[in-house]
Amino acid sequence: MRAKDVSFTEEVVPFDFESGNPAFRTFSPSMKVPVLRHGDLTVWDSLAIMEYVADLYPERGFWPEDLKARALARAISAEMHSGFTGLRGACPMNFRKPAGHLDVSDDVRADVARILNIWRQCIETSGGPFLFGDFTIADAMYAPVVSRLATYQLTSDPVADQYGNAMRGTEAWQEWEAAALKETWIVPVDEV
Ligand SMILES: N[C@@H](CCC(=O)N[C@@H](CS)C(=O)NCC(=O)O)C(=O)O
Repeated sequence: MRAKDVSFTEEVVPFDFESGNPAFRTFSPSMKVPVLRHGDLTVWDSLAIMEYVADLYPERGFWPEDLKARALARAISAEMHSGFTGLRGACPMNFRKPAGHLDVSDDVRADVARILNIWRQCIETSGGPFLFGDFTIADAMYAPVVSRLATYQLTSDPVADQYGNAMRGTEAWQEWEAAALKETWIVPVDEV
């Protein structure tokens, strides 16, 4: 939404990974975040939120304009949403962790290889700098991976540098990272 200049206010509610933060019950039917509130509507789940906002602002290019590109963007977004559990489990997103190489298992390496293939194919086809040319929901879905690859130094593939630099060049990324660096809490299960 920041990348597409859709204004919203953000309310941060800290996790409690030991016993669950009971405050989540007051705003999230699934007890998970993110949650979007728009008037009397509550939408939970990241992909459902992005689809809703894309429907609200059809002129802002949340999805690629071309039908086939849009189908592919949805496919790779869904693949991220429901997959890559090896990488996501072993390498939690952690902007404040100093970068350093992490030895990872074969399933994490396979996830990284698959993601790099997706990025390479999409950027070759679209011409970049983002997966489908301009920034879309698919890039929002893969932004956390850009952070993870850098933190744990999981690849030296040039496509990761190229795509990572495009991502880091956006104001939305810079605001996101700056806000993350200001956070003070530590989540022990996410410190690997
Ligand atoms: N598929 C959901 C996943 C939501 C999810 O797992 N959120 C985690 C944080 S990334 C959460 O709220 N965890 C809180 C808890 O489990 O207590 C989405 O993409 O929105």
